[in-house]
Amino acid sequence: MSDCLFCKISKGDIPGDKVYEDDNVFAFRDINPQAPTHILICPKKHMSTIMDMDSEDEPMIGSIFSVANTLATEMGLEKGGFRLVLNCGSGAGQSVFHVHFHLLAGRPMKWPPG
Ligand code: D5M
Repeated sequence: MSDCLFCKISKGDIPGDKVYEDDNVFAFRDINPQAPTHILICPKKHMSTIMDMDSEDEPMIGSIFSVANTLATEMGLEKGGFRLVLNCGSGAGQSVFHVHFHLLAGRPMKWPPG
């Protein structure tokens, strides 16, 4: 989508600190980190929220969990624990309307989230 911030990062039209990329998924460091490690993992396909998903997107969402596993392994996050969060809708705190998971690690996490 031409005016989507994360589509522009995906295509390299604006800078992003990418840590992973394949044909379907990309990941980059959050510009406003909420933990020592804060990475956004996104499908390349533009979807505003997971409510835009259909069954053909299921493998791609599975790939996002595999990427989270790969990054957590590479970055040594498993021992301290990490959180994978998706906000759906402004009421849940979503501010960028391109589906993305937050991978957060490196500090104690509280529950429930605020
Ligand atoms: O999360 C959207 C996240 O996107 C939020 O944590 C800030 C981050 N963000 C916004 N602009 C950028 C750029 N340009 N680079 C990296 N990260 C960015 P949400 O769940 O929608 O609130």
